[in-house]
Amino acid sequence: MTLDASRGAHDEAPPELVQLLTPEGERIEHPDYDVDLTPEEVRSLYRDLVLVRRIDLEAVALQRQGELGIWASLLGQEAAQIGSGRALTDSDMAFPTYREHGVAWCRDVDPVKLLGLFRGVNHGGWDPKEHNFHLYTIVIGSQTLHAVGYAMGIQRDDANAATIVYFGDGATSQGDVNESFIWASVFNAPIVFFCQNNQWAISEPLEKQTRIPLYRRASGFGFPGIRVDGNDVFACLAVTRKALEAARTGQGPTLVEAFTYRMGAHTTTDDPTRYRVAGELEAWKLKDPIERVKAYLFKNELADQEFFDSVDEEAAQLGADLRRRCLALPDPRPLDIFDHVYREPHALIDQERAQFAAYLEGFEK
Ligand SMILES: Cc1ncc(C[n+]2csc(CCOP(=O)(O)OP(=O)(O)O)c2C)c(N)n1
Ligand SMILES: [Mg+2]
Repeated sequence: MTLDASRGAHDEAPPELVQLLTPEGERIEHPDYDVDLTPEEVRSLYRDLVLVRRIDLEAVALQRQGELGIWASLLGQEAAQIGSGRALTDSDMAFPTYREHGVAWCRDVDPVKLLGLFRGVNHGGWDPKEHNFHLYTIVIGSQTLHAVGYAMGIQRDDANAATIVYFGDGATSQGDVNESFIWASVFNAPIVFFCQNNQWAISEPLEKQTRIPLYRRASGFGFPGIRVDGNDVFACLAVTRKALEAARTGQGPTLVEAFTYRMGAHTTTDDPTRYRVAGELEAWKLKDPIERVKAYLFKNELADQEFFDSVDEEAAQLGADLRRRCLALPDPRPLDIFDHVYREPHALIDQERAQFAAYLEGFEK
């Protein structure tokens, strides 16, 4: 192939998208990926989706009312997070960015702890070991290296476990992410790279990150990549389960590209109307991850109105409870910041603590 011909090659083959549930709620088969879910399991996934959307809406409202410093909304990405999060076993380890509130939910992290972080009253709020869910990471892509290191560790421990690391489309342009792909590949690390391609990195559109579909990058590093409908919770569950199982059984890494859309602003400090057209959002609303599960449950008579009402009621209660507990979060004691710098006592930290205590004493009570 000439250089010119190969440059155009990325336009030729339409990218494959694993989908098991259409936006209209029709179940479709896929030769390589499937899930066999009981009606109860489907209802449970629906409940997860609705509740995490409620947590997110409440957090946005709290930020708007000045109760949180900032919030990164997951609106539109619920299926990618619940599908992949529910694919994890207790022994698997997850490394999130700052937007993985749905995965946090699947790892039993109390959502008020997420609020505490964005309220600025804690530095993480949960014990990663207790939940097998690492702390949120703001430095784009850096968690991919931490995750590969962790995966290489459990590989050496011969653990029956896998690691999953979350990152965005924009993060794929970071050196860290590309370095982590190389390490994972050559060491055959038990890891799933879960990229939520939500089409935007703040105001940078996907076409400024890549000229080929992101999942195809994996082949250049020497491991499989797959694109899944990120708004389809069944497909995300099926694809992630298979990729995690491959990792656990010595088959090495997989890149999963969950093709989705950030329906809200990048964070509450952002105004997306400045850089994207309204029609784009309207088109993605038709692919809403929750509506299609609801349509599927309805059509197949797997749930009645009473069920949907009860989930809505539970969501309302969860929202109210979160709000109440967020407002009751105690302010941190300023000197506590020194307690978590090192595991062991440290002379310099002691000195800095004493200096800061003296400074605080200088204020009138
Ligand atoms: C190393 C680094 N560079 C820049 C930033 C500023 N920043 C915060 S979020 C973001 C965009 C990330 O986009 P993407 O990876 O697509 O994730 P998304 O926010 O869409 O979930 C940038 C550039 C940062 N946090 N860290
Ligand atoms: Mg993005």
